[in-house]
Amino acid sequence: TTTCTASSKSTTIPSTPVAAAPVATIGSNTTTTVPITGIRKAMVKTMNAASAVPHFGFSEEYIMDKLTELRSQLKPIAESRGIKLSYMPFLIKACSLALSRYPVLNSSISQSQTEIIYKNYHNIGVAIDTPQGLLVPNIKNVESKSIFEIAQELNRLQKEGAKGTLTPADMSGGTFSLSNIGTIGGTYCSPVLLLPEVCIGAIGKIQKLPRFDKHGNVYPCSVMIISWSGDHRIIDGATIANFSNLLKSYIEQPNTMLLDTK
Ligand code: CAO
Repeated sequence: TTTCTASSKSTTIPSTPVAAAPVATIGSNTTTTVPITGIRKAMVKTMNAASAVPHFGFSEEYIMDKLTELRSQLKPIAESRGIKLSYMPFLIKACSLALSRYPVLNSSISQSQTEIIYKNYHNIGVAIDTPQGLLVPNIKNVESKSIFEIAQELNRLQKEGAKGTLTPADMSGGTFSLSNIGTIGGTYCSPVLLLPEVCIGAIGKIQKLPRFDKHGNVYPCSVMIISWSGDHRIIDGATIANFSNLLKSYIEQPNTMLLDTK
């Protein structure tokens, strides 16, 4: 336990839980101070470091109608093999396919800031909301994994995250990240880079919204927005926009992923 100062009074509360702020004294005109420990402490360090990097923001909407249909066909099959199939494995694979064409988004910048280090593997990090706090384990070698294998690995990482048993190997070596904030709520976001990575995407919630079809008629459309942040020292807006266009083609015509998946 830790002694916490509450302006004139002091309260004793356990120091281990990072998330729960004590609320018992609400309305008492005092303050309560708790130590920043564990994952939150690590977050202070990584986010301070990231703030030194100029972030470039870019958002796009992706029409999810066809991917929603495809997932509903494949979900029961994956379930019969014991695996939960969300949208993430499709999005992770689509990102990897698009990264193959725009490898600078899967690179990092050298310490001296004089070289770009291209990584010939796609270790895609996924932000997971765990009882210990926000963690970003990564799925290794997405470039050579099937969508089912990505789902298997994501299921494993989610379970380990919930149990608090993610390993340093799960957490290290990421090259690009996605954060699905839409499972909780929200549309647009402004994600912060996970250094030394140079690109991160925040996925908003899929919403039914009115859009026009090719005949000019309004129809109910499934729309998802991804907000991208890139390291503007080595990535320009055109590169993210081109990457996003290719990603959009894979998401909106998911059968085209078959052509390029190894
Ligand atoms: N919009 C609408 N529905 C969504 C969605 C979205 N963006 N993302 C997922 N869903 C649906 C899933 O398809 C699933 O539906 P079904 O029950 O019909 O299959 C349901 O929501 C639950 O999904 P899930 O959370 O189990 O799985 P996931 O693979 O989509 O997401 C994970 C996994 C780990 C990303 C998520 O659980 C999580 O932790 N999200 C929070 C990340 C976070 O905190 N980011 C902020 C970081 S910055 O501080």
